Amino acid sequence: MKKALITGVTGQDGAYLSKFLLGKGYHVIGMIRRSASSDVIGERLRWLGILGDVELVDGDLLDLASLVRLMSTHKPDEVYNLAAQSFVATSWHQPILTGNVTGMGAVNMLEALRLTHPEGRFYQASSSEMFGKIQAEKQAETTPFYPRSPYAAAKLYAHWMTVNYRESFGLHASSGILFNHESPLRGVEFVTRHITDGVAQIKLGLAHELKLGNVNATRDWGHAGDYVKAMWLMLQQDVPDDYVIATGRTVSVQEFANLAFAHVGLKAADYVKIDAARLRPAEVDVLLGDASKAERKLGWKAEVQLEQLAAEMVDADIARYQRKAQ
Ligand code: NDP
Ligand code: GDR
Repeated sequence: MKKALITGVTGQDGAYLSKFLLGKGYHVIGMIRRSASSDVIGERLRWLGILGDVELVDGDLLDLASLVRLMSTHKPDEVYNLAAQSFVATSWHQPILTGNVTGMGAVNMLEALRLTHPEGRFYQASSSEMFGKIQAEKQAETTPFYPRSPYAAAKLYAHWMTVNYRESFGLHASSGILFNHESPLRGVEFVTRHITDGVAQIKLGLAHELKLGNVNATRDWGHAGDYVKAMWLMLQQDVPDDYVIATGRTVSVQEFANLAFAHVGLKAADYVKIDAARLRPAEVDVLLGDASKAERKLGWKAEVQLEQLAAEMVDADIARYQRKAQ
């Protein structure tokens, strides 16, 4: 039985990846950090019905010793580094923490692997945010980067360190440059889920407006369930490499809101209010990915359409509020 270690197992992608790997017969080891709210720690795994199937072990990206201990105890065949301070807006308020966790944390993982278990395969969760102020209309693996936030700069450092460990030490280390991907398990601070949660509340009479920031920003949005499969495919290749993972369609925040409201028969224009406090110090205006290398080499293609994704998220949020009211 193959063993996989996932950092960030309590997050959106960690939950979907765990489910995917369990389905492939893996023993899944999920690293969690200590929290005073331990009762809610496995909520996403519980939502997917797999909380009891993942072996939860404690560790923290900031604590190299804990990573060395985990790596040498479990000797995982595959390591997926999904943990990060992942919210771009917070990275301006906590730039040093973001640099330490999102940037240096990845190096701690690479070092732990190199020192104790170099034959393990490594996946780094890189991000389309690294393209930031875009240097090409469609962004591919060869497009120059231009990070626009402390988060993106930290991810770029982690990305290049992954490439460096591959080239310097021969680690089987791959980096997935993933564009935005969403699901009913997306954190409510991110815009798609903020919108679908707001739509659910408005539909049920629990709220009367939805505050948004820059509704003109456009993103290439896919479904997290599709994207975790790409992570796994990267680690099944003989040769490690970097891949852009995206749908190839870009849609504005406003259009996503229109879709979500329309799903329940409402009009976004009647409820959306622009809140200047939600604007960012620097914005990534447009992202649009070219995933043709992943299609060619991994046989990967996004399957879920945005309309389907928005509907699934709105329905899940309505169901959540209805359950709470019972
Ligand atoms: P989430 O924010 O949902 O999850 C982040 C995870 O990181 C949580 O499990 C969190 O644990 C964990 N974490 C944070 N700090 C630490 C730490 N110091 N030590 C150990 N664990 C820590 O992110 P997603 O699932 O959406 O994304 C997964 C990864 O992919 C992230 O690295 C993100 O930056 C990257 N990414 C995401 C994209 C997306 O669209 N979703 C696109 C491109 C890249 P806790 O629950 O304790 O907070
Ligand atoms: P992003 O995701 O920054 O792309 O990072 P987010 O959903 O936070 O923002 C997307 C765009 O929407 C605009 N926006 C708002 N955003 C939020 N959160 N809340 C609002 O009210 C709002 N109104 C407008 C933002 O300005 C932005 O342009 C996500 C994260 O998952 C990263 O970890 C990941 O690396 C990238 O996607 C790819």
